[in-house]
This record gives sequence, structure tokens and C-alpha cells, in this order.
Amino acid sequence: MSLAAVPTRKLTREELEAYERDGVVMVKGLVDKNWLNMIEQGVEQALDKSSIFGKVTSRKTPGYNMDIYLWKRIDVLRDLVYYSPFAHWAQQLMDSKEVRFFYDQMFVKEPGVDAPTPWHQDLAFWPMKGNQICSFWIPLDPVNRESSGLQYVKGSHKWPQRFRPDSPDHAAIGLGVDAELAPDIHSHPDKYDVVDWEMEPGDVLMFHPLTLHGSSGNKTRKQKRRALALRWVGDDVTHSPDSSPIPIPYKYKNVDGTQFAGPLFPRILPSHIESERAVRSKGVESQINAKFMKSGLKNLYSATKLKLTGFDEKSVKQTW
Ligand SMILES: O=C(O)CCC(=O)C(=O)O
Repeated sequence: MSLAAVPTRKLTREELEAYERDGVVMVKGLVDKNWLNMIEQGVEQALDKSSIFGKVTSRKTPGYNMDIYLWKRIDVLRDLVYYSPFAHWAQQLMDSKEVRFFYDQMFVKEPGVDAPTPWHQDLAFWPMKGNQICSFWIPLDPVNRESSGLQYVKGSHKWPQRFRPDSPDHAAIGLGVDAELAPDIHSHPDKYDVVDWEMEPGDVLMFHPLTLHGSSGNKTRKQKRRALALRWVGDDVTHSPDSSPIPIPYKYKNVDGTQFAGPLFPRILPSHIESERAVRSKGVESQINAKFMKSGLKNLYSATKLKLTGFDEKSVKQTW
């Protein structure tokens, strides 16, 4: 029996078709207040006490806060992962029998913080292959283009190109240098079909990991912009470390070419696996800082190597 709460409503055929066609769909008023309250509590706790990873990735711009694997140390988010209805929506979107949780990621931009999220495809950051992968982006504050709402290039999940990973701190820009840089989307309004939405807490963005997306800095004077992303994987996803700039600062035993498994990527549907759940139920899991440092050094090494070839990260022109 599934322990993930049954959703108050399923995604409609139109919503599923929009996801398939555009690589992104915004679903209005989907998340009940009690789940939103849990997300808010979790994000506030993460802001009060960030991990080493969060501190390092957010260091360049005060007022920009990013952090990952919150659910490993914040109980209310662990419970959200295991018992909320999100896995059911992921199951529908991915059309997958199994749903495993990949990881959670917080993005907070205080008013006036100039930290655009460069155009990118998420899959460039992740050590996996497959199509049954999706992310939910859940805002805790009203968002619009001005306050750094996410923007997407419609249909880009079907493009053949794979772009070089980039993030607000540009830490990963030296990796995947064989891939092209993402185009400067806004300087070609006739060429790219950009879509974005005004959102309220309770609304959710659901998107494919190859859909090109990004956001401006928070240009408002008063509106903070807090959001949590939840990422899911399904049946056809296998481990492949070719490109993995994100550090995975926990132990896991995945073997290349096999499905994700184990307590770091717990199965939520069709049912929990007791031995996986027990690991996190015992208590908070600390990050393995050595793993994080190793991946940070790899990023630094490739960024330095790239600079020695005369590359300047400021030359990555993106208009926001
Ligand atoms: O919140 C943002 O600005 C970035 C979010 C994002 O890129 C993602 O969730 O994949």
C-alpha cells in the first residue's frame, strides 16, 4: 500500500499534454495549505542554518540562497518527501510505475538581489540517463517576471542540443566544455518561444530536465522569492556519471547503467521500501564533506583550466 497521500485531484489530460508538448506546465492551486506550511517551515529552517554546500554556492551574492538535500537534515521535509501527494503527480507526468525521489533544492532571492539563474538544462548537472525525470518548482511567495519567476523555452526538451552547465555562481562553467553555451534567449525574441507565469503559493511548475529555463534576479524592492524544487526519477532512469557537476555529498552504491536505488534515492511509489526509509527515520544524516570538497575542487580545476585558455565567464552573455 502506498503511504504517499492521495492527491485531492489528478493532473488533467490537458495538463499532461502541455507537459509532453512544451516540456513545462504550470498547475494552478494544486498544493494544499498543510503541505505548503511544511515546505515553508523547511525552507525557513534551511535559511537559518545552511549546509556547507549552501554556504559555498551562495557566497558570491548576499541575499541569494541555494541549498540541496534539505530533506536529509530537516525532518519536516523528510516527511514531505515520503508522505505528501507529490510523488503521485510525478508518477502521472512521467508515466512510470516506480517513482523515486532524487533530491530537493531551495532557491531564495531576497528583494533587489541581482542573481540571475542562467539559461540551463538540468540534466547537464545530473549523473543519469533517461526520460522519466521531472522537477516540481513550488513557490512560497507570489512570483512574476519582475520577482524572478522562472522562464522556459517552450518545446526545448525536444531539441537535440545539450548545453554546457551553468549556475548563478558559474561554478560549473568549466565542465562539459565540449557542449555549446546556452544561447542568449532574450536577444532573439523572434526565434525562441519563451513562456512564464504569474504564480501564487499553491501553484506548481512541472518541467522536464531538458527544458531550457532560467530566471532574472529579483528586481522588486519588497517581494522576497522563496521556492523549493522537488526532483523525481522513474522506471527508465539509469546511473551514468558522464556529467555530474552537482556534488552528491552522501554515500550511495549506484552502478553505471543500473537504476537508481537505495536510501539516498528512496522509492516512494508504488510503496516505500522499509530498509530505505529506516536510514533517514533513525535521524539526521550528515553530509560527507570530503565528497563535497572533491567535487568543488573538480569544478575549480576545470574553471581554472578554462580561464587559462582565455575564456572569461563574463563573456557568457545572457540578457535578463
Ligand atoms: O529558482 C531558480 O531561479 C532556479 C530553479 C531551477 O533552475 C530549477 O529548479 O531547476
